Amino acid sequence: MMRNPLTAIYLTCTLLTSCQFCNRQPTPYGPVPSEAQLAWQRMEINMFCHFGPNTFSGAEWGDGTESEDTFRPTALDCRQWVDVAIQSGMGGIILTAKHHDGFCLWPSAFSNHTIAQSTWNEGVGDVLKCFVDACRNRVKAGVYISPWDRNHPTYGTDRYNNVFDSMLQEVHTRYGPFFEQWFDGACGEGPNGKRQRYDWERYLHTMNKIAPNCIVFSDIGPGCRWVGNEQGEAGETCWSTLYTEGATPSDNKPAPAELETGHVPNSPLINHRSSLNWIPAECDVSIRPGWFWHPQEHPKTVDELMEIYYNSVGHNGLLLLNVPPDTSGRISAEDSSVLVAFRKERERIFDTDLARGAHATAKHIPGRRFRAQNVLDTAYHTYWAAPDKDARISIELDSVTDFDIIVIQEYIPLGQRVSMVNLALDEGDGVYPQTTSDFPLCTTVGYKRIIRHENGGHWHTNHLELHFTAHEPPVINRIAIYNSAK
Ligand code: FUL
Repeated sequence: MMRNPLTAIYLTCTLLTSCQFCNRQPTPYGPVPSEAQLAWQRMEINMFCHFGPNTFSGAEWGDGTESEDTFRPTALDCRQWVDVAIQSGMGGIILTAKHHDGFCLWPSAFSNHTIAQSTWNEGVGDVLKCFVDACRNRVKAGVYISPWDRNHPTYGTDRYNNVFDSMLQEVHTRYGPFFEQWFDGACGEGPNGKRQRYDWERYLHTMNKIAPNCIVFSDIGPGCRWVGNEQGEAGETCWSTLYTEGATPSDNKPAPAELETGHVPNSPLINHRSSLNWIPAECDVSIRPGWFWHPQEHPKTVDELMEIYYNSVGHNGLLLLNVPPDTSGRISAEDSSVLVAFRKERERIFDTDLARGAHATAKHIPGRRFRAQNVLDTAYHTYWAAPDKDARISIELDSVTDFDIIVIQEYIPLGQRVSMVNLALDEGDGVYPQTTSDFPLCTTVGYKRIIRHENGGHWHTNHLELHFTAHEPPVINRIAIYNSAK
């Protein structure tokens, strides 16, 4: 018999807040990322290196007739590529081990158009090996092996599928593990182009067998998808989910505009609910006009790269930024200095979260584990789990603050849920105005959403309230605010 009612209340509360039921994690909604996909998304920015005969010939798409001696780097230094990637805040590099000209940067047993047939390094060079050795324990290595091959004599016949499958096995077993395999969708375009019926099922089966943790990029995944453009821009609305039933990477795939936005779960327009998959967007773009290095071209400016960053990482995508090594086999000083400045600019803006030390309140599912305050810490696996699909969180700042950027992150291991966010500011009278869906702050959130104030303006307040509309109660692991004008 408990005499003291206060003790009884205390014990009941403790039980309630610690019991398994109350701290039960919300049920995942729709498809969710695999562990490898989550780790991949959290890399945020990776480097792409287009390097091959085109670097020397000036072409963008070599036709496969170029002499193997075209490839002739004078001072190849893959360690320098890794240094540049690290100094620019990138954790992974993807190398074009074979582009459309078919030239292999490794001595493949399945082609006669490789560095083994060139006189460079007396025919015993192996760029892929140098590359993976340089990356080891420093950054993750990824590989682009173009299915389109304008040199291989079997291209256009069924036998080429054996060749390509063998190359995949050769590269992944001899040089792996790779964090990402890039399958370009190009396939003999042009009036006289040979067309190949790619055996995607077979290639993906091979990948699954020999490199199950490797993220496979193609127009439609399955690891990550092309974002539908080569400007590095994900859609204003960007779902990491995609319906892929009946689609293949090179033909019969969703239109570029659909790849930009992904497919909204529960879309009434699409019947294939069972084939909805987690296939996040990868935003590829080159720092220069071309994918390969050309002497007359120059890199983008820091402001241009920041714009790309906001539209890729800031729109729930991963940015794959191409930085092509030059004819020496090194990344040019011009490119590396822009990249370092790009990193510094991101640090300048995003190193000081002005919501640190603030106080967040909201309705949440029972249990301390899911309280609103969790959105303000930097731990990835703590989050606010709202109890309702329409949910509000209010953030009280230490003092009146100027800011022009709001960053929101959904806890994607439980799926992507949010379809709209509105902002209401207390204008000093303690009252938050009603928000309307006419001018939402943004639509989707996903892994990360970076919202900038319109027209270079800023917000000025010590209270803000975010209103979420979601398919299922939102699960948010981060809200931060920044001032880019400081
Ligand atoms: C495209 C290719 O045709 C380009 O040459 C480049 O490799 C780019 C990343 O993908 O589809």
